[in-house]
Amino acid sequence: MQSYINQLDGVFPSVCSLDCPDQCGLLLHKKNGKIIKVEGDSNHPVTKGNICNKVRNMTARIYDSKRLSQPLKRIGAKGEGKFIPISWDEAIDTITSKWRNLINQHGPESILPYSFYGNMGNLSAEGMDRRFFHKLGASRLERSICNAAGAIGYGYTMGGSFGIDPEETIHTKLFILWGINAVSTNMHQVTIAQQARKNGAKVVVIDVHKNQTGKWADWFIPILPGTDSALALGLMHILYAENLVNQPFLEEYTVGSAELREHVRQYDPATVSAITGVSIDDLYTLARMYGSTTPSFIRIGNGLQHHDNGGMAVRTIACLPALTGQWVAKGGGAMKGNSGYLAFNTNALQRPDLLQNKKTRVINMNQIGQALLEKEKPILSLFVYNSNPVLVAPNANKVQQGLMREDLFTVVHDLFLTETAMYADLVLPAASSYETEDFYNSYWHNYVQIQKPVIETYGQSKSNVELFKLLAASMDFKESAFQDSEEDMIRQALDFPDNPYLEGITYESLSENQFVKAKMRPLFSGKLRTPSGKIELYSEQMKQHGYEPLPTYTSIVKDSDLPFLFIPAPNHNFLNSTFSNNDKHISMEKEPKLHMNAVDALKLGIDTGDMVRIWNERGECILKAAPGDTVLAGVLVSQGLWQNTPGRKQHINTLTPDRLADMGNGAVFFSGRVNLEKIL
Ligand SMILES: Nc1nc2c(c(=O)[nH]1)N[C@H]1C(S)=C(S)[C@@H](COP(=O)(O)OP(=O)(O)OC[C@H]3O[C@@H](n4cnc5c(=O)[nH]c(N)nc54)[C@H](O)[C@@H]3O)O[C@H]1N2
Ligand SMILES: Nc1nc2c(c(=O)[nH]1)N[C@H]1C(S)=C(S)[C@@H](COP(=O)(O)OP(=O)(O)OC[C@H]3O[C@@H](n4cnc5c(=O)[nH]c(N)nc54)[C@H](O)[C@@H]3O)O[C@H]1N2
Ligand code: SF4
Ligand SMILES: [Mo]
Repeated sequence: MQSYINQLDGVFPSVCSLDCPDQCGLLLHKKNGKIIKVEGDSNHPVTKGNICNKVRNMTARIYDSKRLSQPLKRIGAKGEGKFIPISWDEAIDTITSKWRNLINQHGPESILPYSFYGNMGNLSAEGMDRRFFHKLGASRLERSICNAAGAIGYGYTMGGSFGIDPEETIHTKLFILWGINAVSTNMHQVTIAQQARKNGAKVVVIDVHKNQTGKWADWFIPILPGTDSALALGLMHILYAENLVNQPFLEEYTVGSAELREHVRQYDPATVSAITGVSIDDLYTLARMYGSTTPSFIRIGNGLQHHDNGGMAVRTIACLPALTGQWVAKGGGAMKGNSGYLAFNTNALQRPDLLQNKKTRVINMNQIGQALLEKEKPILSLFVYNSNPVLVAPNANKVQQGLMREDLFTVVHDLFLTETAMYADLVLPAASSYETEDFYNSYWHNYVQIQKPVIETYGQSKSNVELFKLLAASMDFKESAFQDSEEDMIRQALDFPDNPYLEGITYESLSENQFVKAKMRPLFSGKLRTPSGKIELYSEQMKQHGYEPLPTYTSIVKDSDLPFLFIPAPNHNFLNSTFSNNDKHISMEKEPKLHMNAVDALKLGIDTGDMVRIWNERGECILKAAPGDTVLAGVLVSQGLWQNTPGRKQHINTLTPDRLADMGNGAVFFSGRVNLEKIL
């Protein structure tokens, strides 16, 4: 394996490991064996040397004095934060002895791994860990906190996570950024749109909050939360009524256009305006703009699908480009996520065969609080890595209550003593992505990238791969799968003739070129992966799965009579909860604010800067009010997953519901209601 660890000075290639669509190419500048600067790699074909401020300040995180350097054992109460250092030997022995006992007495399903994409490296996020837990026969985690509803919804229409190549959007004439805060969450899509704008492209943003992205748009359209499918159906109504549809495209590439034409008659502009809060004039203007501009591109965000009806919303919006035949125009179409192109051999990487066909139970990560409080077949050990459930999972008070259980043996592997780690019996220090070998595939641009270790592991920290190998050895797992090196695993994962897009992407080509693009071909050169092979405006498959076969609007659940809908979205300078514990990034973001409509504020006697309490039956928060015109009346928006600080309850997931979305058992962070009052 190539490694740059021994080169103490120089500039070395790297890749951003954060859960961000852009997956930037990086250059790490080293001096005396330490990274002194992180910058963008100008050779990267898409990210071209530009990176966000968060990662430009990454050294403040990698070398943060609060970073964990040795294993810790809890000596205080759960949540109190009192720990003493122990050796790795003791830590591993403690874990596997405990687990052997649990397995003997209660079976392996009493153990639950909890992980997500704190490090997007495929080996780190879904490699040796999966092998280990499959072999152990532990309970399985349904990892549906992020894009599950939308991915399934998009798939019903388009047959999988296949959208247009973002590099082609340089040709786009109309960008619709729909439920995506791209300035903060997909900055290179903004850069490309900015270039297209120089050639006359227009940018429309449809969002519940006029945030940085809305402010940057040519036209910002505010919409009431959870009503996007109604808006899309209203646009279809006008497109059909005014004959702005592309009939030859519909006939050749879609099924169900005639049914859809009939079906959308009910979504007339007056009805849709009343549901969405978008004026009738704006509906006509947008529909006519969309119906008369080619190529147009809809970037479908993650935000709009974090609702009870999120799957159907994405499924519906994904139908729009077909109506005007955008998919055959260069720079035309839509994208929710592009992970389909770079699908690799997950069976080889994760080895589900090690489960030996056992039908172990599956626990939804969005309902981890409830799951930990279940008395029947209780979870007796929780192993957390690559995730921070206390801050990121909904209904956080339940999560904390579950983690307080004295009979629960919790282990957390992380770079920091996160809010979750505070409840752990054992905390294990994790190596950063710059310290380990891994491969990365973007879910937006279509490049695979490789990371070779650039610096020595910090203190006694270990990578996820190393950790699960140690656990496997201590459990006496004999399979060769537990001896594989990082290089072996990358080779196994990329050996996947089933996916022709991966052709030419090998360990060698990655090592030589650092980034290699999927072998792209036109989306319609063959059949789509829907049952009919075409874009399914009408979906028989959905009907079989118990859904309306045609795109349909249903309202989100009214979970209480409280007056406000609450949208706790991500912020600019954190990445989910990552960076929320780094002083540098906290100082960049300053403090959490509550955006509200000035009319609501006036009624409640709230001024800019007043402290307000927001609450519901699940919890409460105290935030600083920011009244204005960035949200509609009845809507509240906060940004970022903040930790509580002394005297300041700002942990917004204490307020969010842990119901599941209409598809994919996804999360519904943005469908909850709250009340609000000024703190006197
Ligand atoms: N800076 C930064 N970048 C990030 C992240 C981060 O935390 N910070 N997180 C990363 C991750 S894991 C993900 S999944 C992506 C998420 O990034 P995005 O895809 O941008 O999704 P969100 O930021 O969750 O929400 C996007 C927008 O949806 C809006 N929204 C909420 N409800 C509705 C609705 O009903 N309709 C409409 N039209 N809009 C609505 C919100 O106001 C928000 O502006 O970003 C990634 N990148
Ligand atoms: N209210 C609200 N809640 C949300 C969202 C929202 O928009 N609003 N967004 C949701 C979404 S889209 C997502 S994707 C989830 C994200 O949820 P998570 O994936 O849990 O994201 P992070 O908060 O970034 O936590 C990742 C943790 O992994 C750790 N980590 C990083 N690298 C490594 C490594 O190599 N090894 C180990 N062991 N640990 C590592 C980091 O230090 C960090 O503590 O949050 C969800 N929660
Ligand atoms: S967080 Fe996103 S924009 Fe920032 S460096 Fe990483 S991939 Fe690039
Ligand atoms: Mo996410």
